[in-house]
Amino acid sequence: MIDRRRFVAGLAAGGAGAVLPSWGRAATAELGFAELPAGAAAEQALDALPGKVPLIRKSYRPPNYETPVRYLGDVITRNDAFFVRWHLSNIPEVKAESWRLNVGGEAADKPASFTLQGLKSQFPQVEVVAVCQCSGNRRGLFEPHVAGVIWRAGAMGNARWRGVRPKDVLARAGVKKTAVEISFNGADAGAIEATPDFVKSLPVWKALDADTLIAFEMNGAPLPHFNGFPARLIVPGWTATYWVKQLVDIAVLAKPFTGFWMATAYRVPVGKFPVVDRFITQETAVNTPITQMVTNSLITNLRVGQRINAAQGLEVRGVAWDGGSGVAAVDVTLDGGANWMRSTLGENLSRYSFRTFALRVPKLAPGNYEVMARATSANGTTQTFTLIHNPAGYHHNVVQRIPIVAA
Ligand SMILES: Nc1nc2c(c(=O)[nH]1)N[C@H]1C(S)=C(S)[C@@H](COP(=O)(O)O)O[C@H]1N2
Ligand SMILES: [Mo]
Repeated sequence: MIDRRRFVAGLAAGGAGAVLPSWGRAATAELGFAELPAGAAAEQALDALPGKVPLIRKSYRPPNYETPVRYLGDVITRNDAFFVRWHLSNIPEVKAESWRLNVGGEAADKPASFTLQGLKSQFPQVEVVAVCQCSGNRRGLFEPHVAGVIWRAGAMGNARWRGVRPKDVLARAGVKKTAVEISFNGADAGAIEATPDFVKSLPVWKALDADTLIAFEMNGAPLPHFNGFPARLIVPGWTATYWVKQLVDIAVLAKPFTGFWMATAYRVPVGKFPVVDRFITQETAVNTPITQMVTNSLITNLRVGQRINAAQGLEVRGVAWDGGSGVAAVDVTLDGGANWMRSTLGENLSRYSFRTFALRVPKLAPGNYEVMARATSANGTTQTFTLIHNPAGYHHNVVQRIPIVAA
């Protein structure tokens, strides 16, 4: 793989640039997203939080760190390489012994409180493999730019989560017929009082879905502090904004929740994206809360401008995921979309999981190629070729275009 700075320098010198298609001159992003203006999301500092390998630092306070792409080719993302995203700066060190989960609210019959041990021993434990992806993953690739953390492609990961079902826990507190939403609050708080507390709500049906979990394990280990120790919500198929970490309160609500992180943030314009899962009590005429992830993929083994040995052929590898229907296919082209080939999918760990894909071409004629991969979900939705702009920079699922050279 050629060094990015050298590659860019080569472009300026008319070196490698001479062999790229015209749009390629601007697409200096090594991942091949054409919208990225030259230099907009240049290399950023790698920095290790306690318990983590060096991750790409976006901000230190609150801690926002993304996963380098080299860790994302595996179907399961390592805990110590899993991305970190917090909105608020005061993140307490929660002790397992003193932690309590309080369940109540105006539409619950009787409030209940659980210790970690109580939660683990009183309810059936279940596992789900599911992708945790920030709504704003790839926001840094939006052109024109939008406000928010300028993530590149690593605000996501896939893990095996183990925990208990809110469905079982809430049955203990009793969900009244009047319930419309269930809210979830974390132990974190803003540095100043005026910062709205991080509280998210779910429609009752999604909160009580058998696949929704209160997880205390991630890939067979306790949750890392930065990923929500001792317990977090897992909302398979839905973007990570709902995956409340350091979960301390669950409230059954008789009215739609109006907190900032529901009513104002995490909204997408009506009609722009395919929506399978609706969140009706939060919808307005102009926007809806973000719900499911869109169908997407990431080529993890190639970089823009990479030179490969033509005689040895080419392998295109990566991961694909969607909003929970399951990945049906990933098609790969080497000629900028004129011909598509179906890749081989890896093991299906769950319909909410990353699915690895690989396509091997044994021998290539020397020349220039433009590699793309496009995932299709079992629900028929696929990736876009042109960015669907929206004010908060969510749901980026533009197909990568990676020019490479075979010699
Ligand atoms: N308590 C709490 N939970 C939270 C958040 C937060 O700020 N506070 N951020 C959410 C968002 S927007 C994302 S993308 C995920 C990130 O999960 P991770 O840090 O485990 O990768 O956590 C979610 N849960
Ligand atoms: Mo997020």
